[in-house]
Amino acid sequence: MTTATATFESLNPSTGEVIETFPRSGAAEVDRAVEKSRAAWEGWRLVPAPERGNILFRFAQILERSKPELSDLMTREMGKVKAEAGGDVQEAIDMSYYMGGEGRRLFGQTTPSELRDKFQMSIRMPVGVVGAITPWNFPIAIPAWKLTPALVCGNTVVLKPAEDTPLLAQRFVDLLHEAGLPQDVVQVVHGYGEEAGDALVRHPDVPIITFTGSRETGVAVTKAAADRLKHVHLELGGKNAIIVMDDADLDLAVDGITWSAFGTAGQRCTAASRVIVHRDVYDALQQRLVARAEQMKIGAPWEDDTEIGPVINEAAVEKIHSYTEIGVDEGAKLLTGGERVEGHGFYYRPTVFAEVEPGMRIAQEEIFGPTTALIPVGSFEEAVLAANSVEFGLSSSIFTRDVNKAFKAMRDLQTGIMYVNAGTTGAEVHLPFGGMKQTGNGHREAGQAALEVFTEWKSVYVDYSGKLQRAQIDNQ
Ligand code: UN1
Repeated sequence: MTTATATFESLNPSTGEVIETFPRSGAAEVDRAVEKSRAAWEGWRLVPAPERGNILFRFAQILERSKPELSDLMTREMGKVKAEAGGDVQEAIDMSYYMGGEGRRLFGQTTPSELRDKFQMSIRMPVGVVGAITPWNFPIAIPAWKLTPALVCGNTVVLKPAEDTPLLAQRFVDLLHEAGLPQDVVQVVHGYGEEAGDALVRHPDVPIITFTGSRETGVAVTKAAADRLKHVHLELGGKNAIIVMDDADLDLAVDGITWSAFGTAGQRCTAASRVIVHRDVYDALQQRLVARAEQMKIGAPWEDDTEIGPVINEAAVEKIHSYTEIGVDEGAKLLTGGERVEGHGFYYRPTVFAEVEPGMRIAQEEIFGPTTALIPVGSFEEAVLAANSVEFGLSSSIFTRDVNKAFKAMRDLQTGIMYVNAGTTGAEVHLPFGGMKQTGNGHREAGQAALEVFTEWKSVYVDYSGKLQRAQIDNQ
């Protein structure tokens, strides 16, 4: 049992130094947060949606103003490089504007009735207190993906951010308050999944859980939420493949692979951790990719010319390295990387394996680091088969100049997101984001799809005939 006097530390992954100490919340703090959030909901759900949207517009403006400060903090607390940190904040800005606009839409439907003098419509209703559990890899963007739609729809939120990026989460919520969000509508509980996260997932007054993280935790969340029949929105792992066909623009493909495999040091759930390559271009692609990987500048993420920053913590370095050993043991050929960078901080070299077979563990399991696996194939059909041979289904891509192959890939790749002639990363906020198969449970976030997660439908029938009209009977 923990109390608020217990603490944990947020570290700078480049240096290993402590940035700040945070209270480690347990069940008691979660109870208090939910109680406040539940009380606040009674007021918040009645605030006109356009007014709730206006707060999000102001929030977007404040985020724009704070972009340099937040990006700099992100390079220090999470370790992504400057340009990518700016992109993370920009994604939150875009989402806040988008969801702010929803305040004046939140469309339902009106339909004709089968009876005379009767009106009917469907309206979106908020669900209540949302338990939002967010990861460290998009420490500003993902809280925005979850909180802005939840709030504009009239829900309140208890946020449990990842224990690796509590300071950014705190700044995010402080800025929401600066934008005019009423006190108590959003509560933060800091700390660990097994403590604060678990208490939140099980709390009887939290009817929806939205979670981004590992498949394993997603399954545990689903089971814990089942007793109360909670709505569960999950955004889990990926094992995303880029297919490079023999007619591809190879320089473009190498650009796309480099960006998607090594950007954010591979710590995106959309990262390209497999590259499925037609044998006719396999040697050429391999040489160019290795040359690029070896040229990448590794360094402090706040410095302008750094291309690869650290991974999040020591455990991540160890996990990534254990997959290097697994790959070597499985008989894959290590072309470059495969080791941590000596010195302080949690750095790992961009790593490329060749001669990988689709069934190997390095081609099946999510590594969440700068490691990618080249899988040679002889045809388009074989490429699609290999791409689909994993349990996850988040993102995929194909590099080809053949329009027929591009359209077949759009149809046949079993992923929720698909790119043609671009890498596997780069989702925009106004399209649904999420995956098929073991990447989730059928929900999507972002865009209009997010509204489905954070509202329930209410169908309303208004009879103005002044008499009893029986549906399915009196219209005969
Ligand atoms: C994630 O890795 O959890 O498409 C989100 C992308 C980003 C979002 C990634 N816009 O890669």
